Amino acid sequence: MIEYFVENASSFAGDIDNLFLVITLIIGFWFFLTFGILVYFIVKFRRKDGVKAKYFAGEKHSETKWTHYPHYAVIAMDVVIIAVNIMVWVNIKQTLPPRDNLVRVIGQQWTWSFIHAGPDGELDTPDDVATVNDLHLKLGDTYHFELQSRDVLHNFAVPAFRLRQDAVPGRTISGWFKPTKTGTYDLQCAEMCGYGHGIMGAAVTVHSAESYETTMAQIQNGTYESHYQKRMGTKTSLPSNTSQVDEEGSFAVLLASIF
Ligand SMILES: [Cu+2]
Repeated sequence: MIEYFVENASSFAGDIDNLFLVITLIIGFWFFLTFGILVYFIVKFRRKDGVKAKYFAGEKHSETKWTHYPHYAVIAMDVVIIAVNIMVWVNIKQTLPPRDNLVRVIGQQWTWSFIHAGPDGELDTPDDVATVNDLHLKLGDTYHFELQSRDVLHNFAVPAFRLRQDAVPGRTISGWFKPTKTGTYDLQCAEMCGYGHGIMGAAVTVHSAESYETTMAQIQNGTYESHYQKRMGTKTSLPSNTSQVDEEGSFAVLLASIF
């Protein structure tokens, strides 16, 4: 159901969606049951002429069981949620499947830089391909990422992959994903990181092998047109002439002065 709203484009997206579904169904069941009973009692025991209210201390076993039994059932459901949770967490976060490809992701106020490993599959070699706000991936490759931040906390969040990972200054955080569907997807910083946090987005494009090679060649020979900029149109461009915004200290002026 979630893929109806956000595309499902990584190998583990389905597991995350199923986890959400399990939690929604269990909590939804108790929500509607509790509210149903509440509304039923409100109607059934409403004030009636000539009927006096009764007082129950709620101390007898025949009364307390109505609190205890649902409580046990809720705890049992919690155990189910935690068990499914742990399974998904172990599969995605605790396991690092062998890599086909490698990419370094660097967050900084307020942009994303990517270093693609190039044909040798290793970083920090002369065939690396660097881009800004455009991540290019090959369909079906298992990627390891090295996530870094140059300044403050950021969060590498690709909803279509159901992927989210904080970037912490001074640390290189590893993780993995495997794109399973071609297309261009949003990446949006998901950790409040300053004035420009809202515009700290990027485009993640999953290519067929052929289109990947073409794009990499275009980046290297300078004929490449940023997918991110094409995608955003003029929406995020800064005011071309800041004198149009005469208010000193306004957000737009401040933002433009930083870049
Ligand atoms: Cu941010």
